[in-house]
Amino acid sequence: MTPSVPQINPDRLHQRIADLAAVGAIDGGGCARLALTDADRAGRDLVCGSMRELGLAVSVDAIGNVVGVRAGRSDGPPVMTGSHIDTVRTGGRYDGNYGVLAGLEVVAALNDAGLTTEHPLAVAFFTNEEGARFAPDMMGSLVYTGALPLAEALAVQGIDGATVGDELARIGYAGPAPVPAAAPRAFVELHVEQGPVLDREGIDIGVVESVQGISWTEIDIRGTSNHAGTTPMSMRRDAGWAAGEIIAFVRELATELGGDQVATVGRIEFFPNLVNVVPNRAVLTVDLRNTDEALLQRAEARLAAHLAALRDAEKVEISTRKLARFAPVPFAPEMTDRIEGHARALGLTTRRMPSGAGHDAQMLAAVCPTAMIFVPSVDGISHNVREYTEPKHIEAGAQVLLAVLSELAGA
Ligand code: HGY
Ligand code: MN
Ligand code: MN
Ligand code: MN
Repeated sequence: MTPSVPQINPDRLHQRIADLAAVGAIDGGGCARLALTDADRAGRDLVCGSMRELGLAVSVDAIGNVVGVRAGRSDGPPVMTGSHIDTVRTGGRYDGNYGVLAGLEVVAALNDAGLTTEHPLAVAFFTNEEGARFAPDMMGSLVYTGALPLAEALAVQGIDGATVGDELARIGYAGPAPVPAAAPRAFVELHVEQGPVLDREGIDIGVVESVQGISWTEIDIRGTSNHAGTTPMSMRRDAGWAAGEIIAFVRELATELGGDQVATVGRIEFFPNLVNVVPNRAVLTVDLRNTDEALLQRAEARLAAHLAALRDAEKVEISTRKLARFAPVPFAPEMTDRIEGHARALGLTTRRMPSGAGHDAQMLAAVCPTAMIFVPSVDGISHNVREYTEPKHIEAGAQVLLAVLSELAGA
């Protein structure tokens, strides 16, 4: 049979997205599949089943990354696409999932066309991209590329006390494939923007040139528990008040530094967390990001100085733990040019831009030519069940991915 021109099947792609969104579904149309939970296992089982139905050779590695490979005419490293299928607690249906499922749709389109590419083509999902349960984020792709030792990753204890190693074994995804893995020939990640830029400017495709720097710090404040009614204000060592002061400082810091600086306190816990006890401990996280490494370091230094001053003023103990730290990562110009060229050839509008969110692609960029394709997020909403991308953009992103992968793999 002479091969035909591969075509994305929109209905099939939308159905894959709906089917995966039904796993760990939560009110409002989103999904909650924190890394290595039973819901994550169910999502993994569904996607691995789809990979096998498409004829991919599926392998699972020692940190639970899953790679499905479609044979090429020649052997050698595959051209790879992929992302993640773990989510945050308030996950939308597109974050990560879309890039993996669009990769499967590219395989289906090539299968339908009866086309064999010169090089093998791989679709991957990486373990624990979100880092919400186990830090750091992009854990699976860090181990895959050799940037994080496997033993260190397996020993990480999550916010609920479980370790990565135990949870991987419990859900049956501690696989035999060795890590770090051999580098792919190239890597392309399709992802929703998760920010407002493309939607606001009415642009179809984001050509992602870099990922901004990320700094995650956990701050542990120790004070003295005391009676809320009997303890004079002058006698308090109030860990709760100190935490609140840090939250206010973090917001002021981002406002003062301006530009691309963003700062977030996303997680906080009080102990004993009771209405009538002055907290003796507070644990909170600070997420600082900037496209400029020097400015990110300046923000980190300002935070550290503030904590030292607060410790003395409130007479509390403050210790910190770095949960994640990544410098900004540029993508390969020949890859961004390729994405831009194919998007424009398809009649789509494009815009070059950095990524505000972290992605597995920023880890693959260390080992092979890598770039990302963004599609618009309506109102820039993500990490929220209201995350939404219009069907025409879901399809456009997959078309661009098909064109780029076909060229890279030699269709
Ligand atoms: O935090 C991030 O940017 C990504 O969602 N892990
Ligand atoms: Mn993501
Ligand atoms: Mn995310
Ligand atoms: Mn990502």
